[in-house]
Amino acid sequence: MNITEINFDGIIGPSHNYAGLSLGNLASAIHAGDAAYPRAAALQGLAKMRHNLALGLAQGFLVPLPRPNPVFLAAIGADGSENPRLTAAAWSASAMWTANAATVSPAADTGDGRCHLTGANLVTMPHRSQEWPDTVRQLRLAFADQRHFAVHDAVPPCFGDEGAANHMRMSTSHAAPGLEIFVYGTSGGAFPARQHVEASRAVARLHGLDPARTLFVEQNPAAIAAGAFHNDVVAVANERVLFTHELAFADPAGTYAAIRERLPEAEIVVVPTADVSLADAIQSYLFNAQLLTLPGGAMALVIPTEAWEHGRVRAWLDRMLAGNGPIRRVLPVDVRQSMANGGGPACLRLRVVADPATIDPRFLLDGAKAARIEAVIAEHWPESINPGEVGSTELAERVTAARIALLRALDLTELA
Ligand code: SUG
Repeated sequence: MNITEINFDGIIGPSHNYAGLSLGNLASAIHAGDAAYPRAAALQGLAKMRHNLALGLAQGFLVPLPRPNPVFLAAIGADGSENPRLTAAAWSASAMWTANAATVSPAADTGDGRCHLTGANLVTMPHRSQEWPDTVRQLRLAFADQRHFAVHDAVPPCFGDEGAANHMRMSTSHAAPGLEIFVYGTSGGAFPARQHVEASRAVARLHGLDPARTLFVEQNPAAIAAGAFHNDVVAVANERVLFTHELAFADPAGTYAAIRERLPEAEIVVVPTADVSLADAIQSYLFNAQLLTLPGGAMALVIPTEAWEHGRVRAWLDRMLAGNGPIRRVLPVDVRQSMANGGGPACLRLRVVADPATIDPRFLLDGAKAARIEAVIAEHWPESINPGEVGSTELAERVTAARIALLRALDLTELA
């Protein structure tokens, strides 16, 4: 077995638009009503995937879900009299943020030695709550080999679950048994706490995780209040390294101690508030980065250009690179169209540690397939979408046909 980390990025769908649907996600609120550029957005996403491929890393993808979603529109009895926010919900391309597609526990961590994936119900936001049935359908296709994978339906909707965005895994190497850290929020603040502890505990049980190697950690309510609607906006982990803002967790010292007790090799890189405030972190999306192990063994941080261009963040990164820490390279990528809806490099990918040979090859990327996808995007994705166009019959036909063209190009028409 060639156990490796594979990043599955969401291909940004042709209906990408800015409808301001996510309370507590500051970028989504700020950009509500802006014109969106779906073609540029999707090409930015592909460029990021190519960037990872060029680093010598395994790369996969998930395809956009049907939008406007006929199932959602039927379920709300849509007849044109519904609230325009519900129309926008049915059109949302939010499945691009595959960090919210599922929670993944690699085979080395689970009771039955298979890699487990549980679809995230995303119930806190109406526009995201419709994603999971189609997402799970797609995961069951990509990870169909039941000798190696188990794909679970989402946990009951009484417990909000946002998937891998609130889950971190630390280990001495990707293939080794890991410490799984579930980060949950508590409600009561101005913004919703989207991840409920009971959802995290249910996922851990479904995956058969060893309680001795599982932690449930509370997110700092101040981080949620400042706009960190997911933990991956203030912390990211890879192998033995945790890269975190000082104010990410309700009890930082207790959290670090619990991690070190279970993984003595852990290296915790804490960015202090004095250098980078919570507001700076959320505005720049410094932590919504891909912390990657390069083929040579060194770690690289793939950050959004917004973080690289942010004065205080850049100063901190320059100091970090000049020091002797575990993160040796910082690589900025341009995903501005996604960023304007609160989705940075880490939101756009779902990490799966597995042998690529056990996965349906139709979901794995190489240069030739990237070129094929780019050609479909260039031909079929709308150049721009203004908020007023959301709901139009003509545009609905266009974005539906665009998605079908992609599925044909990828030989994935069973997802139509
Ligand atoms: O759920 N934005 C997404 C961004 C998700 C980011 N994911 C991670 N942090 N892993 C969300 O808030 C905006 C859609 C709109 O406003 O139209 C949106 O859904």
